[in-house]
Amino acid sequence: RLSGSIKVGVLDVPFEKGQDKSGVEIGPKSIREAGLIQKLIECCGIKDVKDYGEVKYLNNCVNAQVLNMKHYDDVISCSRELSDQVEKVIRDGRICLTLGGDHSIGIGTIHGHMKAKTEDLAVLWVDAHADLNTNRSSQSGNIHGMPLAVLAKELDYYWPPLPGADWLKCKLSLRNLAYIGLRSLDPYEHVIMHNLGIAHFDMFDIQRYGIDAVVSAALDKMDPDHNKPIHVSFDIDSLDPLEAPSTGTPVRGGLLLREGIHIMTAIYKTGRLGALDLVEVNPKIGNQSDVDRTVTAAMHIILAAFGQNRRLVKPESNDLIPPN
Ligand code: B3U
Ligand code: MN
Ligand code: MN
Repeated sequence: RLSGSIKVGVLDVPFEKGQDKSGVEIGPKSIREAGLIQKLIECCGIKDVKDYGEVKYLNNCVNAQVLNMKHYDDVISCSRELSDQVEKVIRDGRICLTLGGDHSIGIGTIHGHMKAKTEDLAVLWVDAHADLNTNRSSQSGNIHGMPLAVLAKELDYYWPPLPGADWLKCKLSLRNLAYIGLRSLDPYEHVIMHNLGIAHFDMFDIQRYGIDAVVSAALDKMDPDHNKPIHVSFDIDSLDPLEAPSTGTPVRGGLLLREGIHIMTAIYKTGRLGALDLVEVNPKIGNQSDVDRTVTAAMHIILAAFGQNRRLVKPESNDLIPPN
């Protein structure tokens, strides 16, 4: 199996300040306690999984506020540290698996990936939301709704000066971005999506064309030559709340787990996955059964990305078990 030669690095980011609800900071712990590292080894056949532990940051790289960006200083400080950590994991020759935390951590993971490899990354953003607000368009002031706007080359001009963010040098071209699973956008996000022609596949596309055709089209759009390293940022709220209820901003009518798994299997098969973020699992939302369901869904998504087989396999022997 291909995955035998893959090396993985796991990074926890117990960060919750990109949104308002407590609990998303224990997402990483809940996924690990469900046996993540063991399962990567046993279910995916990966021989080399290195645990990089938790990203810790000091809130000391900024002492300024930015209008309508809640906890700006924490987000920037954490992103800076995370960017360096992700860069290090990838420079160690590993695929970086980052467990969030809320989706503001996408700033640091994508930036670190770009630093380690190239600015010319392909980014697949699997989410119910577009996370494309600027501080002026956001109706919540929550930075987990802004990471792609922070990273986008084409949106530089729409931001005021961002203090303490001079390290944020790499910028993502929106031509290299594709979305799957969208169903809840703010008005201004619709405008950007349309005006900049960002590739997106919403729930209608998935229903109409099927998930297999949608992932192929997304891969074509974000990387027409099929040679860029791929970054997947998977927000668990892309899945339907029946599949993943324990998350801060659930939106009904979402992806089936089966479809999420299929996306990740297709990504695995490209052989170009460089980093995966799994974010917005909030174990303080819902009852125990909701939490278990959400965490197992996250686990399936991760394992599929690292090559867990879903096909029936031929048995080694054709012998039937003899009757008693
Ligand atoms: N677009 C809204 C809601 C939202 C974004 N991301 C999540 N929710 N998870 C906002 O706050 O920017
Ligand atoms: Mn998100
Ligand atoms: Mn979301």
